Amino acid sequence: MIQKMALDELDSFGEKIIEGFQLSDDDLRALLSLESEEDLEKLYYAAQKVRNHYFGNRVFLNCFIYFSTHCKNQCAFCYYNCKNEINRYRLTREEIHETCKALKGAGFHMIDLTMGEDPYYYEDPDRFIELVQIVKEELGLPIMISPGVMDNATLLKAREKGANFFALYQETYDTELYQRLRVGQSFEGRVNARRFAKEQGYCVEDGILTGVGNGIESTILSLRGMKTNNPDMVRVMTFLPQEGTPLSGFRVASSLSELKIISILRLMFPKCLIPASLDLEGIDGMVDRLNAGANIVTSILPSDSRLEGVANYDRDLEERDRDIKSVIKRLESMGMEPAQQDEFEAVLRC
Ligand code: SAM
Ligand code: MD0
Ligand code: SF4
Repeated sequence: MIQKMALDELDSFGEKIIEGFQLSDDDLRALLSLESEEDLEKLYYAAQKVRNHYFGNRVFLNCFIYFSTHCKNQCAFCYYNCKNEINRYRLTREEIHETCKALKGAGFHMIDLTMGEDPYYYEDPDRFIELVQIVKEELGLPIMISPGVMDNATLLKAREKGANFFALYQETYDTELYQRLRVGQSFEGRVNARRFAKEQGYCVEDGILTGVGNGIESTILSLRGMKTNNPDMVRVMTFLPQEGTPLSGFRVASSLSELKIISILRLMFPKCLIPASLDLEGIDGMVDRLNAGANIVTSILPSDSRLEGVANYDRDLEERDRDIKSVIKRLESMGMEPAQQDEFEAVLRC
């Protein structure tokens, strides 16, 4: 019965959301249960309508710099967890300078500085602050930091040196699932780090995984959980199994659940940045994610770079197709275009 009601309303959901309508848990349940192609198209259409209302055909472009793949943690889903015997790298200061030079004028709206919880930086966080400073001085662009759960003093210093966005994904708000994913890590510690960052004037990004054992109720918990943090950017990523990790044999999910959740995020967080990550299915996947209501392309790598992504759908592919030029070309073929930098600055000020 409930499901039927929500479906009848699906055609007008876009307008209703723009007028301020808020989804109930029953609406979420109904939307997460949608299966038929026709209904899903309606959902994507509603999400596009909301996205276009606030952002037009403009898309933001986020450059991904994974500057250290060393990590002291053992997340069950992550290739870079400390138990995995893999090759790792840590860029030198000089390599960071070179990367910045290559990025000048490339057209990015923001630079994402990501690392594993690398002991080298956690022992002496001023080393991390120095990197933020270098990138700010070289490029003058907004900076996102994704350093893991860093201490408050360091977050504050990074903010002073020009970091604008703090990305830290809870992965799930289902605490039992959390313990299986972020093995041995404090749930509250992650929530608190994001809260502190927000209080200090950062924009914050939260995110969840799907295809990782989350059912509908668990997903609703996570969607509601993200809402309590008042985030500026919200993401969902399909879990991609990684060789050498505890979840390497976990069934590979299709991206359908991710696309559905992207649309639902757009209906729940109409004005937020919502990523279309290249890390999961590349540029073809980007198109589907934008059509589901996303508005910022993430995991675009510096051209000719040997840097890694996080889930790396292309780890075994010979050619990588993750550069900004290919992204812009494809956006244009969809009738979308990169936003102006001042449009991004306006988002940061909201
Ligand atoms: N080490 C920092 C941390 O964990 O917060 C920064 C890296 S964080 C941006 C890496 C994110 O990528 C995780 O929070 C998770 O959401 C996502 N991720 C990692 N491994 C993944 C996988 N195998 N499939 C999909 N997403 C993954
Ligand atoms: C992405 N690989 O956007 C990146 C990463 C970290 N802030 C982002 C998960 O897909
Ligand atoms: Fe380390 Fe981050 Fe991977 Fe967890 S998700 S193992 S903290 S790099």
